[in-house]
Parts: sequence; C-alpha cells; structure tokens
Amino acid sequence: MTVISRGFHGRRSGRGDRLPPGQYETFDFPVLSTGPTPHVSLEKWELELVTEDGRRRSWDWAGLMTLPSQDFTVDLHCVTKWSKFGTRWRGVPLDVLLEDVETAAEHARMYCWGGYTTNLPLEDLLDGRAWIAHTYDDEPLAPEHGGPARLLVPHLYLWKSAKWIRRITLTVEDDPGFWESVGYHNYGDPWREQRYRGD
Ligand SMILES: Nc1nc2c(c(=O)[nH]1)N[C@H]1C(S)=C(S)[C@@H](COP(=O)(O)O)O[C@H]1N2
Ligand SMILES: [Mo]
Repeated sequence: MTVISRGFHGRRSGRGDRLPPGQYETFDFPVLSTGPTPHVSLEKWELELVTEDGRRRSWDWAGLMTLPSQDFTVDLHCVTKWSKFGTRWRGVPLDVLLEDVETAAEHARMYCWGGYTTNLPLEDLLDGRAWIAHTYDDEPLAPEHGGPARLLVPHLYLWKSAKWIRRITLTVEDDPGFWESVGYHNYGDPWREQRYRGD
C-alpha cells in the first residue's frame, strides 16, 4: 500500500538535443482526434478519480480552479513524428489530485468525454511530470486541443495526453487504451522511439 505525497520535483532532461529520434520540429499546433470534438460546458464538467477498490474523489470546475495550478513549458512529441518545442501551459499537477490517495494500484487508465481511453503507469503521473491543463498560451484551452481540460504527460508520446479527460481510474491490472490495444506501444517513450508494440 502506497500513500502518495505531494512532490514538485520537476525532472527535466538536459536541453542539449531536444528532438527525439525520428521526429521533426513543427511550428504550428496540429489537431489529432479520433472523433468529433466533444463540447462540455463548465457547468457539467467533472473530473473523477476512482481507486481500484472503488473509492472516489471528484472535482467540478470551480473545485479544480481552487487547486494550485502551475505554469509549465514543455516540448510535445507526437507519434506521427511532429515535435513542438516550448509549449506554454497552466494546469493542476496530478500530484495534487493524487495527494494522500491510498492505493495498491500501479496503473492508471484515462477515460474521456467522447470515449477515448489511454493507459499509463501510475508513477508516470507523479513527481511533477503530469498535469490537468486548462490554459494554453495564456488562453483557456481550445476545445479541439482538449478544452476545457486535458491531461498532459509530455515525457510520453502525445497520445497518452488524454483530451477532454473525465475520469482517472487506478487499476491493479494494466488495461490497454484505444491506441495501445491496436498495436501502439504500451508505454510510448519518444526518446526510446517506442511507437509500436515490440519497439
Ligand atoms: N480524448 C482524446 N484525447 C486524445 C486524442 C483523441 O483522439 N481523443 N488523441 C491523442 C493523440 S493521438 C494526440 S497526438 C494528441 C493530440 O493533441 P492535439 O490535438 O492537442 O495536438 O491528443 C491525444 N489525446
Ligand atoms: Mo498522436
């Protein structure tokens, strides 16, 4: 049983070579969605956290806004080979949402409005490496990029960064998400070029 404590130890790799293998730099901000953009009003918006034994926390929009947000600037790497450097965001670190959660789970699975899912190790959400982002470039996050709020886990390929996130479940068994179950890599580290299963 682990009790998660809040930690803001940002792990940033050296700024030497910022382009992972096989990637190219782009200056626009492509939109990649498997379906239509869901439009969720702030009145109806809710984020849930559910543990492996069914304990539940939830935040409405006002509740999310009362939590401490951080400004962060990160490089994004999409498995379709574009990378975008120095994107500026504001969001609530997952360390805050997961603070004091008691869990034996080692995996997390994200559920989104619209049905998209993705899975990742719980530990990759911690230590200042993942946020629920609500602001991009000083503006409310645009719907096509996941607004009102999306997960951002920039150290993994961008398909892990669930747009329109509505539920985080902590699971004992790993449960592949949308892309992971059709042949994409289960973890997706851009620096190890883990694009497809077996990479
Ligand atoms: N809910 C949801 N989240 C999603 C996706 C999606 O289709 N639905 N696409 C993923 C993929 S494959 C990528 S590359 C990024 C794209 O984010 P962007 O559209 O803001 O560039 O969102 C990820 N998160
Ligand atoms: Mo993607």
